[in-house]
Amino acid sequence: MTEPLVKVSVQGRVGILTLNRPKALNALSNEVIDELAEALRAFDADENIGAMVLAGNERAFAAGADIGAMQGWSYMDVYKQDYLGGNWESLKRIRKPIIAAVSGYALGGGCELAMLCDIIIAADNAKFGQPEIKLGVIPGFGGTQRLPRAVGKAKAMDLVLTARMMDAEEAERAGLVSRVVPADRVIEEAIEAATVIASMSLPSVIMAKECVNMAYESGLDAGLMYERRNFHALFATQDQKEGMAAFVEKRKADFKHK
Ligand code: DAK
Repeated sequence: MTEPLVKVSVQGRVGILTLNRPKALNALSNEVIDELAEALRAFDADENIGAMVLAGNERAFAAGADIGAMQGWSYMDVYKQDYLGGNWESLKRIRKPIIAAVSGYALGGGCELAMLCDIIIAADNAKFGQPEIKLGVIPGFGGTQRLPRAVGKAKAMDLVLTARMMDAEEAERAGLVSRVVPADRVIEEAIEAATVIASMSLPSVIMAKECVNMAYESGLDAGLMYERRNFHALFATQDQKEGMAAFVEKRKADFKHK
């Protein structure tokens, strides 16, 4: 039996996905992305899952798109397969939150994959970068768009144009990363955060994610209206009644995710 390129497990209401191509530092081939997309979609559709964690290994979250596979491709090869579209692009349509637990290298497509997740928790040995310029190309999976939104133009230009790597401390200071933890704690910390998220009412979690993402895609007035309408909509859920009753009755809410 061949090993899966993405290992999948479940802890409580948390789905855990682990990239499993260690010899190539988890380089993201189309096959890895196909397996990842399929596993994420399965968790997204599973009523018993409330949040997901995506991890690599201690040495690398992912060292980028697969350079060996790309090396010989022509313009027509990448254009016709819409390289970095398809299943790559489908990852942004996952509705439940995904926490990236990043240890080691998150470079090129690996950094872009982490940024596509909703929260990045970094190990203190993590290194982020967009070194594609050294290969004679540019980021092609969101690096020139999501990185400036996360860290501002100056630092994004610095990383994209010089190919230098940013360590975990700098990434946290710059706003790319929400927490930095010791390397041996990163998976646990991500699972703990995902467990907290998964204990909340799923409809409000999904709407909260959509609303925060809307902040990137709309002007302030449109975003505020989108937020208010979603806030209104949550008054149609059983979980809003339960959450507020639990607060008034000084007990823990028992959400049914509807
Ligand atoms: N792809 C394939 N294999 C990789 C890889 C990658 N991205 N990164 C590492 N590997 C492989 C190495 O070839 C090596 O394999 P063996 O020689 O053992 O068979 C193994 O992983 C271990 O790597 P190293 O021996 O190099 O390990 P070191 O500790 O010395 O160095 C490193 C670690 C992460 C600094 C180094 O491996 C490295 O620089 N890796 C490449 C990082 C990188 O450049 N990433 C960006 C990839 S390009 C597009 C637009 C853009 C893109 C694509 C398309 N279009 C618009 C269509 C580009 C996207 C990218 O992500």
